[in-house]
Amino acid sequence: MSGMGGGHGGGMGGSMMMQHGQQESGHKMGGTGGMGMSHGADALAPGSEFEIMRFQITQETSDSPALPHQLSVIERYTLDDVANPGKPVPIAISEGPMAMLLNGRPYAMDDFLPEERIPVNTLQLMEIFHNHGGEGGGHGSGHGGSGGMNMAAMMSMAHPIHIHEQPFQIISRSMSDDGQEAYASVHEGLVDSGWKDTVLVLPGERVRIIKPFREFKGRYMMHCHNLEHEDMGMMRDLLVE
Ligand SMILES: [Cu+2]
Repeated sequence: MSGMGGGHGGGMGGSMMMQHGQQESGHKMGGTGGMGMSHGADALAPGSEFEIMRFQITQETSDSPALPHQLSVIERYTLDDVANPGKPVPIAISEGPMAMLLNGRPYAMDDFLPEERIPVNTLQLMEIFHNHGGEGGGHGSGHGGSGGMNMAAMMSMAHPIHIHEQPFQIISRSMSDDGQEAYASVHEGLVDSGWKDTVLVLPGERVRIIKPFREFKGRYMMHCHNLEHEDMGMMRDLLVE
C-alpha cells in the first residue's frame, strides 16, 4: 500500500511522517480525529497503514547447508604442556568495602607483581580463586581483604573474570567445603569445553585454566567483566615479555 497521500513521496518523507504520527498518538489527541488534525496534509492518522520498506525477491536460494558431522577439533592442553605446572599464575579475587581487587591491588599502570610478568611464547597454568581474608593466597600477594572473614562471607559473589589476548581452556574447578551443597545444584551445568575468554568464578570456587601467551609482548588486561567491580579496581595488567 502506498497510501501516503501527501505531497512528499519517497523514503525521507515517509520516515518523517512516521515520527510525526508517533508524536500525535503520544499526545492523545482524541484518536479518531484522523485527517481533520490541523497538521497540514502530512498528518497520518494513528493506526493507519503506512509503507516503510519494500522487499523485492530476485533469486531463489536453498536452506542453510547441513552442519558437518564434526565441528573443528580442539587440542586439549594438559599440565604436561605448561611452563609452570607447580606454580600457577595467581588471580586472587578479594572483595572489601568499596574495593574489588585482583591480587590484592587495585589497577595501576606499570604496576606488575612478579607473578604478573609472563614469559612470551609460553603456556601458563593460571588459578583464579577467592582470597577475601588473605588465606590460601598461593604466592603471598593476598593482602587485599580489608573486610575480614565475616564481611567476606557476607559479600562473596560470582565474578566473570575476563583475560585479554589469546583464549584459554578451563582444566579444573573445585569448591570450598562450605559451598559444596549449593555447588551440587549447578556445577553439572557448566560447559567448560572449548576456548574461553571469560570464566565465571562462583563464590568459594577455584578455577584452573591454561592460557597460551604466544608471540605478542606487552600489557594485557585481566578484569572482572562486571563493570561496577571493574570500576572499583578489579582489574590488573599482565606484562608479557
Ligand atoms: Cu566481579
